[in-house]
Amino acid sequence: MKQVVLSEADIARFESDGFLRLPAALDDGEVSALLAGIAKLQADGAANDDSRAWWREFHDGALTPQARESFDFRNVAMSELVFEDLVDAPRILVPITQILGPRIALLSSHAAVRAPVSDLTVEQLSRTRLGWHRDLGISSVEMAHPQPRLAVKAAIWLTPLTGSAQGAMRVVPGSHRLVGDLAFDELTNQPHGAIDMLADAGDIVLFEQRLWHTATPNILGQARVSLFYCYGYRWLRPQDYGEVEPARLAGMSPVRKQLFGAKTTVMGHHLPTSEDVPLAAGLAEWEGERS
Ligand SMILES: O=C(O)CCC(=O)C(=O)O
Repeated sequence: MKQVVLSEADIARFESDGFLRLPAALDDGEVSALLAGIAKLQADGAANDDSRAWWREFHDGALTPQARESFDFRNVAMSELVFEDLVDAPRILVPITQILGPRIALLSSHAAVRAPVSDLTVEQLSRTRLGWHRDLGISSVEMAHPQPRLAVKAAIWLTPLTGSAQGAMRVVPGSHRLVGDLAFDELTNQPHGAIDMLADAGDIVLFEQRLWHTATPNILGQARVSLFYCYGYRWLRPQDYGEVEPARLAGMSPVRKQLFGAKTTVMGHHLPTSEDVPLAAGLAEWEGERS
């Protein structure tokens, strides 16, 4: 069985870099099933990402070349079973729970297809100011520094990223610990220390919400296909879904119910009982396996 419990060295690496690659976390069959699920959403014309309206407002009406060519589908976990099943897949949930603890919920789930753009050269791309951000919307603008870790996202790569200009996520390792703003190199318009996160299909990269990162335009090769599942403390609000219908929750396992925000008392998001967080028992077991 695939190793899913993070070692102390893995956790130390995550603490230091703000991200951690889990190579070959999904097998070929799982990758194909997820690709087919996303292709179906695309064929149905299902793009529904409201955050584009926000980006437009924020950037004076402009959309980056990448955003123009991208397909984004929010709350994918509630759309088809193949995506719902990923919410509590051990190779994502065990590491996330080790990092954040058991009192968490799913905050968002997102399918993103970045088709190649034709109106940008590699040379132009190397000097373009991209959409650098920390995650969780306006939280990083509003919170005082130093900011706390609130959430961890799993980037699930379904197509390979073997080099630059293929739409890899660009990150600044260690920038989750940065106090204040990112420093940009004036010549290249890139932040100092930025790297492209390359990956094979089936890799998962965990990164925390404070890590400065950006999408980069895909100029070369095939469309880049990925999923992003974000988990955070259960006292935060989900980003792309509201209350889940009781009838839908009723059919879920206790852990899945927890992740979709179920609670047994009115105060259960802020003051959870043990019934509200069955993940706590799971974490004790996984930690036992590690020692
Ligand atoms: O699609 C990408 O490469 C970046 C996605 C991203 O920035 C995010 O999920 O916060």
